[in-house]
Amino acid sequence: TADLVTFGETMLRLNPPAGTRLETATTLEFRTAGAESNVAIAAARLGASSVWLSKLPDSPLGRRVTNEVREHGVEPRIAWDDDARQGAYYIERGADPRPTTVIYDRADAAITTARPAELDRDAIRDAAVFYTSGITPALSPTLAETTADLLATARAAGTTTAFDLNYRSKLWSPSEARRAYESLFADVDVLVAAERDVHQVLDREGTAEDLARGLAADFDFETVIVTRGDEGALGLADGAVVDQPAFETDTVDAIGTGDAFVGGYLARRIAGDGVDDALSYAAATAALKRTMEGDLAVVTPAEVERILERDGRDIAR
Ligand code: KDG
Repeated sequence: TADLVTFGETMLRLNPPAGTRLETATTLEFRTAGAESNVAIAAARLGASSVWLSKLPDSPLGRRVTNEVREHGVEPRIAWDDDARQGAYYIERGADPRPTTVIYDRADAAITTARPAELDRDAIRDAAVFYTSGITPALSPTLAETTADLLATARAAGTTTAFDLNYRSKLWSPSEARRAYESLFADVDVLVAAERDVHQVLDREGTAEDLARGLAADFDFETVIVTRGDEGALGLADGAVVDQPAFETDTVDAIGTGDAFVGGYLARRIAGDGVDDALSYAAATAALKRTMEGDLAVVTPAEVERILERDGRDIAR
């Protein structure tokens, strides 16, 4: 049995070298990325035994994805499909004042037809935590149903469910996303939400604390974590608020920061830390992620702890 089970799509990630435009690129770096495998990888590297569930084409491209996920210590459990597509995305990294551009090539990817019976629901039932994100239900109506089923399966088995809104404007409108999210919330224990998404997608106003308290009151979440970019994060659990500042970094690549944060947080909660210690660990993991290329937090516990020690945190482990 795994501590953490995650479910979602992982794509090929194709990007020209920094500073080169997609229009004129002659070489592309070839990596893999997906919010839910990013979380599983961060958590596995930080000590949580992790399984990632997905559906992929039975092809060299699908195996390229599982190879990379496995390399970081996550066990992929995959529904293989002979003729399905492998999703991909192109990314042209920005530099002030030019924004980063993402182009998805993921329509009809293998995962869009994934049904609960093809996936290892026993792994979810046996896990301490099940995690998925708001990207997954956006990918197809079937996947929206599957996401709901898996969250309910976890809940019924006593597995803690964690869900990051991860709003992606290229996948759906704020009102579609809001309706889908709210239909899932009854089966979510731990909600992670970017402050901007709570304002723009859930259409709520106020400070981070107001947002967390309002969501906890309306949907009965056990924990709400509002992430605020450079401003850090705010956690609300059992009525108590924890304010976690962000660590300063030299940012090489910001994509995947939120997933690194969640992976670090879940790894330490699973290991028995309280919400406050897990949030500082999460913030240090997120800061490390930003110093490296690619979506993945290629980190070790010793590196995260060094950052916390430098910050004057006592590490009693
Ligand atoms: O959180 C990072 C993700 O956005 C990235 O890995 C790609 O999963 C992805 C998506 O759907 O945008």
